Amino acid sequence: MQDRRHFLKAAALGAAALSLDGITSTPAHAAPYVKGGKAKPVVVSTWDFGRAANEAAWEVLKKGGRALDAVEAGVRIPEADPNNHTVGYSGYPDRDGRVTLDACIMDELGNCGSVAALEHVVHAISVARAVMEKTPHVMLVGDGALQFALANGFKKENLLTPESEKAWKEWLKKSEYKPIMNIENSSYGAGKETTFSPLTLPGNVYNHDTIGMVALDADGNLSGACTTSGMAYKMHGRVGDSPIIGAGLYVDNEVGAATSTGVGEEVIRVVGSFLVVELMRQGYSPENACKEAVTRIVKKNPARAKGLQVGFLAINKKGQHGAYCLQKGFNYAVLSEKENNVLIDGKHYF
Ligand code: SD4
Repeated sequence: MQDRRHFLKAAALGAAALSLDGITSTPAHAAPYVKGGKAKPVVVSTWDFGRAANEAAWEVLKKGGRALDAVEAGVRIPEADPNNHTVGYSGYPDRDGRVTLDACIMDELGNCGSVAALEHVVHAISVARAVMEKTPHVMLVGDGALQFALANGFKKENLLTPESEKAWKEWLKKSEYKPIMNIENSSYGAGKETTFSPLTLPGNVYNHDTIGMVALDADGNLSGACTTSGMAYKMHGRVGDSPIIGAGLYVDNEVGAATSTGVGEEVIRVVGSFLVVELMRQGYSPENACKEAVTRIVKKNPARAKGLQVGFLAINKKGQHGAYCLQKGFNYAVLSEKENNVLIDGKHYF
């Protein structure tokens, strides 16, 4: 207990070296950041709400900033958006009415940080980054993640908005856990009420969606971030792919970076984002790597795969990007000097 308090206090102070169980470690951020050659920055992110996130990331990238800072700044936008019910503040709760967030972040040096089942803190991605930079660990979950966040100055807030609470109460009437494909691709972001509004279609809501973002900066370095409130009305304690390094996100600065969205259990089964990056290492284009990962999901259980959505999104070291998904309807947003935050439809398996 004494050690633990000492650790939290030290973490809060951003101490350079911490002693846990006799192991002395140096925080990841102590590693030097090497400035490389000239590259053309690019940022890509999942779904149409990725556009607003890309804008924020681009503010960093266009000034020659680090991809890590760009992806964190980018995904903080949907995290704070009260109209986005699948990421951060106002996320749909689990079946017990608790909003629990999953997020992870990874940089060009292979450093990574993650939180799972984090409650009461809007910017789960920044807590994940603090785990990466201020602790000797990669992942903190539940109460431990919250305790760490509060010790590091994050504000405790109620994330369940009246709208999300109303949707949950409607869902409780049937209590049927049923992810609906491509609800993500509704008119979210267009400023209108969607056909799939949680208020008009109880149960069949907009109930999975994640922002995954990967970026290449002007120094030729890659980073990525992934954050979500997970599947709506999930069991309390359920963790998806999004905070799991290798599943929801993976970055290898020699090769490329990948992220995922959709039903996390399927992505975890194939260690999806790691698989996509390894396929790019073997020479696959980003799109073909994503396609092969989707195909692996189908091969494991075609009948199951038919009824759900998973999408992968990747970039390689050259800044080329691509995506692939199970079902029609997944799209991603691209922002670079050449691509003006365009929305691209992912090709699909079925
Ligand atoms: C999860 N992958 O918790 C997330 C949800 C998601 O599109 O991405 N939905 O499984």
